[in-house]
Amino acid sequence: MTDWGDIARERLEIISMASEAGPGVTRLPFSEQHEAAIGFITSWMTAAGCQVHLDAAGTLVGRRAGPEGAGTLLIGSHQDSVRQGGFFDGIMGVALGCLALEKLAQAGVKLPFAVEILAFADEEGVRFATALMGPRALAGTLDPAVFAMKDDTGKTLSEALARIGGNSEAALQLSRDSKDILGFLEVHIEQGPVLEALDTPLGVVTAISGIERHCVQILGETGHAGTVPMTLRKDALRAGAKLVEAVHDLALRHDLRATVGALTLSPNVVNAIPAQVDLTVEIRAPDDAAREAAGVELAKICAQIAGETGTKIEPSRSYAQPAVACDPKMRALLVDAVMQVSGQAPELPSGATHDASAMADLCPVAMLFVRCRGGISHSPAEYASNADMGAAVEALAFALMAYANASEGAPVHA
Ligand code: HGY
Ligand code: MN
Ligand code: MN
Repeated sequence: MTDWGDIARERLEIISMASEAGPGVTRLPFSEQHEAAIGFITSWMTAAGCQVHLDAAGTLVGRRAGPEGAGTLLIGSHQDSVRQGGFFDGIMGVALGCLALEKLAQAGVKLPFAVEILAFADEEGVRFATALMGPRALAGTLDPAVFAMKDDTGKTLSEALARIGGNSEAALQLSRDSKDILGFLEVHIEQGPVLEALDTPLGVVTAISGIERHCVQILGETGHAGTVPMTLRKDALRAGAKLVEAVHDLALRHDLRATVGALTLSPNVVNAIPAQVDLTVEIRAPDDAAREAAGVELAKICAQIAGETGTKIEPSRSYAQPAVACDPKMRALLVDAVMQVSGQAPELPSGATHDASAMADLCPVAMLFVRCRGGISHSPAEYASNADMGAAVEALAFALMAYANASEGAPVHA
């Protein structure tokens, strides 16, 4: 009996070495680490009986053909990580998708549709101030302006993409015909504590939260830390501290998630009053109206704090992504499959965003969550057990079989 969870662990341990030095996994898109990962994922896709190619947007595509004229079911997630992230976020979904195809092949099952496993290059948006380029290229929603964006070394996205064999012009021509696509299935570590609290390995996602990001610049006045009276100061960091607390209260008031995740200050020396602070505010909610109302309120909060501290505060919205509902029919197939595997199939929203968020502009989407120890993610401590990953492979295989039956094309046993 093949232990699919053990194989998944082995593969994830190996690919975790495709990382910058330091704790956890740091694998940014279009980097040497990404190139190394492409080698490993190619072997997974080949073992799953797929023909493999890298598309112009840097997505590694493993296609297992189906009968002539049959549609294609897409399965995938992202290869990139945050800085010092975990072994599982994104890449586990690619590994488990390949193993589900291997499992069906081992059982002699031929599906009545084609399947493509997709390893998207950039979901996290850590290297460039954009994300989801791969899914957006397939959905035809890619904004050409993103290719001019620069990373912190001054390299453009277009240059970085070309480095691994992609091409920004051709990436804009990748959109798929939605008539050919049956749907997109993403398996992902939950990144939260719900499944662990329910003591169950798998869950089915109902909706994926929307997200917006604001860059806030706070301009004060520097001065000698020993001579400027407190009442005359225009301290940018004091305004920033007030804003961090106000963002926390905003989230509680609107029952959503809001985070000040990045902050820089200058001149950043022990004996000078901070002159400038640049920080990010990220707001997430399953309800777009609530998120946008909080974004509008943020601007008012900035104006009020500027008045209180004598500083100039400029918020600007740098990114927005709407909430996405998962497809009811695909959800029902996943629920049945999970029931077969673990006897219970909790359904839950996703506070994290995913490649499925952008794929929803192309086709119906559904997500299978895998239990996450302590709900910890975006951290080297991120952990999913072999048994839970094995359960996910079983459930995915059941779901593909059920999809085949539901789409009239019952699986053809070789
Ligand atoms: O930030 C997110 O929700 C995702 O992990 N990129
Ligand atoms: Mn992810
Ligand atoms: Mn992530």
